[in-house]
Amino acid sequence: MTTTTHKIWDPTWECADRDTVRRRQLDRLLETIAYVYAKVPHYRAKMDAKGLMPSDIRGLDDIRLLPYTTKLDFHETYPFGLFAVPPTELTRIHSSSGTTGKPTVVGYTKNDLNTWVDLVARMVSLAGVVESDIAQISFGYGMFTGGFGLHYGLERAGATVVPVSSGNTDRQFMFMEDFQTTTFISTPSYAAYIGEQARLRGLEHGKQIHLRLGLFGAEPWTEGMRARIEAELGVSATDNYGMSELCGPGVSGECVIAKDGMHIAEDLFLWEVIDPLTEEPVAEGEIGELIVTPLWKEALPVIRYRTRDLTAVTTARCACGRTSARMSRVKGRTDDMLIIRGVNVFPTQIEHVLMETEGTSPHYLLVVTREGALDTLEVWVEVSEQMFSESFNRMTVLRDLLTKRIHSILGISVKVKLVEPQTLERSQGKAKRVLDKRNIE
Ligand code: DLL
Repeated sequence: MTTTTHKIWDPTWECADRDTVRRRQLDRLLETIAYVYAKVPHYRAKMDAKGLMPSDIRGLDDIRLLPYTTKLDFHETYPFGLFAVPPTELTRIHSSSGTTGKPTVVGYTKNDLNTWVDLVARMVSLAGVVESDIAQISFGYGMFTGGFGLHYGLERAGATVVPVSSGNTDRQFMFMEDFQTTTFISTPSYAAYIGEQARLRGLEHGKQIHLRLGLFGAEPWTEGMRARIEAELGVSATDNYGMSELCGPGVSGECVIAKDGMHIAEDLFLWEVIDPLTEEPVAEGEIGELIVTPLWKEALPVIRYRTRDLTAVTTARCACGRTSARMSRVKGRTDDMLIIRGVNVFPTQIEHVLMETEGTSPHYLLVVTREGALDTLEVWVEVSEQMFSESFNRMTVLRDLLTKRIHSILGISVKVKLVEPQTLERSQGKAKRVLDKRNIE
């Protein structure tokens, strides 16, 4: 496969008109499909079974003729069955943590790594990182793509990288103060914890804390959560998205100028949004499942990956001037959706209400139980220290208000349980927001 041209900041792609973008994407798609058909027996067999040849794909919409790739394809071909090159030609291997069984294995050639680094460099530049920034990475290093992905991208963007990795909050603060860290990189839930700890430890902006930017991703979060983190850490916070099967972080990210959706790197990824049930495309701007086909990968050229992530994509020009398509915050994963008494519930819907209501903290847990035949959802949320020192009466008012607001959004009643500050478990990586006791009791 010929190496694609890519740059950290490439106005010929990022500001091109939509027709030009689509024309160029088609060239890369055709090349990708021919490559996959020739190199990956698993895809060739799937296409043969449908009677499809690469030459049947002539326009971007013809991509719908091709089969999807799901996590099951990775599991069935574990570890290297979807790869287009032998393992000896790989420069690096990562994996995503499966909840059960074997993890999903992903790999990169030298060229793949080079492109991925550019992608992340582009994303951090969008988020406002410049050469004078000191960037502290609190994502885990290891098989997770977050630590290493951000690491090399930030280096390429010219920042000074502090690879602290996740956890050890004392050390996070020590380096943050001693190195005068300007940019903090983690999951939003860990950032919320760091913000809380900074407040409890009496650390002050301009004295011990010098942060100006926060780059957060790898899990769903809400606008309300952004506002809380920005206020506590004194940063301008942006959202960024990616997944191991597509490369890791770098698929899309918000620009710090507009913070109005995550710009998709369309020179390297072709996106579709479908109704997850009917599998029909949804109208632009409507929420559906994101399907992504990378247009550049040598080692693991995945076709139509079903991300399970729910988002809406717009191609309207951003206030920053870019014309690249933007995806909205991820509402949740289709496989993380709770069904409570027949109603679909995403943790972000509840987080939205909690963060809009004064007196709560950003630390919460959804506990699902079954009483008889009836599913019950309890929302456990820590109250703020200030609220905790208030009268019992004020707490009752808060609990009733939350119950009412959640009911008006979800249409079902939940039990709200206000808990003491700092009693729920904190996460250092991706937060676990749901405790589903229905299958374990
Ligand atoms: O989480 C890659 C990543 C690392 C992205 C660091 C951003 C920053 P996985 O572990 O394979 O890869 O998990 C991918 O995480 O399908 C989403 O469900 C979720 N996710 C990732 N970014 C976001 C985000 C990395 N900004 C899965 N908002 C994806 C919501 C996200 N969910």
